[in-house]
Amino acid sequence: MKKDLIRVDELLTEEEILIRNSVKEFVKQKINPIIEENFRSGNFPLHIVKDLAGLGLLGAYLNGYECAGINNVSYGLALQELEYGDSGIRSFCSVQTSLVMWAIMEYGSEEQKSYWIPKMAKGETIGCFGLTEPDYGSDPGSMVTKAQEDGNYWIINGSKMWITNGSIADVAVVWANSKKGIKGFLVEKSSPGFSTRDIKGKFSLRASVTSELIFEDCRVHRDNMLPKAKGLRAPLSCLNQARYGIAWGALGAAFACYETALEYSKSRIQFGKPIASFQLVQNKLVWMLNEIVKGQLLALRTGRMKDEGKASHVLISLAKRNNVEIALEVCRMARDILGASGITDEYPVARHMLNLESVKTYEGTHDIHTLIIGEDITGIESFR
Ligand code: TGC
Ligand code: FAD
Repeated sequence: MKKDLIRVDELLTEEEILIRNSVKEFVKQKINPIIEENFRSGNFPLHIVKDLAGLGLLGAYLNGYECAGINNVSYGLALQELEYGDSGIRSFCSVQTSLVMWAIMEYGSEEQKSYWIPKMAKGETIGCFGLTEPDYGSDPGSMVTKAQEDGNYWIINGSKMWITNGSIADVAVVWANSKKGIKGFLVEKSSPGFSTRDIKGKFSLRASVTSELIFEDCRVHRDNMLPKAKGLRAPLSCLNQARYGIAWGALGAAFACYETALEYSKSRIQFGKPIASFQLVQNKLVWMLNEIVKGQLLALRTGRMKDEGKASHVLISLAKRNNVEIALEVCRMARDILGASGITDEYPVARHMLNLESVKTYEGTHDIHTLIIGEDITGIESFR
């Protein structure tokens, strides 16, 4: 950021700065020139998957199995830069890394890890994560997708909704209820009884694939069950990893909008003066910068604590909740400062603003995170 009051680089290692800067350059060269067109046409730029793999970003913070093994702060900085480009690009990386590769690493057998993770790190195989159902979003514990044992197979029936990467994925991590409680399965694209349908008409995350997953007597070999995943705790633990990344990513979208609004306000003349000279406009720009700086410190501290194994899921909820909220407000203010120009895709502002409406909802809505934190500080659960 041009006005870096906290001198953030002084809080980072050389390696962290190097990783952030190389992703920044990648976004400048490869994402910014194409993203508006992808957003317009409603397509994910599939060709960049290999580039993301080349940068070591897929499974970046995992160790072994051909993953880069960078720390959580470096990974967060990388996601910040990806989302400076577009939330859809960051979403792809989040799902592949935190919801699929991490899930396999944490809950998979040795065979599952050695088979899937290297291919996913190289971008040869794409994954998706199916937890949400048409009737159960915030309340995944009530899921109705069922898995029944049948000899060496499990038979899955039900559906999953709003699944990022759904139809482009080679493998889906699918959570289903069974007589033995909630279990996780690696459902390959070719599994009999498995199909996908893309969700069209989105105003948000248009450069990302969002699908329904349908299971009609879908047969999955028992070797494809995640053996160490037991109960709702397993999918919720995957969410912690992804929510952490979103806390950083949202700042990237906020930076893009803040910088756009600042530049615009200095060159847009009204009443004979740049609009940046009006106190009301300066007030908005100051609010934006102020909240971004606080968000940076929160993300960085959460990352440092995560690297030390000390970041609780409540802290991660707080970081996701705060940073997405302020980023969305920054985008809305930037849209306002740009006046009518703010509604076109000549500027990235409306695109980021619309994307963040999804980011506010997915990985636990803003209000669900309020309740997670509320429960922690009062000791009283208020979901039900
Ligand atoms: P509850 O009884 O509280 O918990 C069940 C068990 O899980 C444990 N637990 C956690 N463990 C690890 N991490 C967490 N964050 C955890 N939260 C809870 C808990 O201790 C308990 O363990 P045990 O051993 O006692 O059984 O469950 P609940 O049914 O009351 O639900 C709690 C609630 C509402 C917080 C939770 O269900 C929730 O987080 N809901 C929001 C759902 C959500 O975030 N869905 C996201 C779907 S994936 C997605 O959106 C991907 S977007 C991808 C992209 O494009 O980036
Ligand atoms: P609901 O749960 O129906 O919530 C609706 C409203 O009610 C919200 O405002 C919510 O805060 C509020 N509410 C709900 N319960 C309470 C309560 N107890 N107290 C107060 N308020 C409450 N899911 C996946 O599994 N995998 C994915 O890859 C994935 N990708 C997604 C991509 C996109 C673009 C989007 C939009 C969603 C994606 N999701 C994914 C789904 C996402 O996780 C859910 O949308 C989210 O968890 C909320 O569920 P819901 O939409 O059913 O809303």
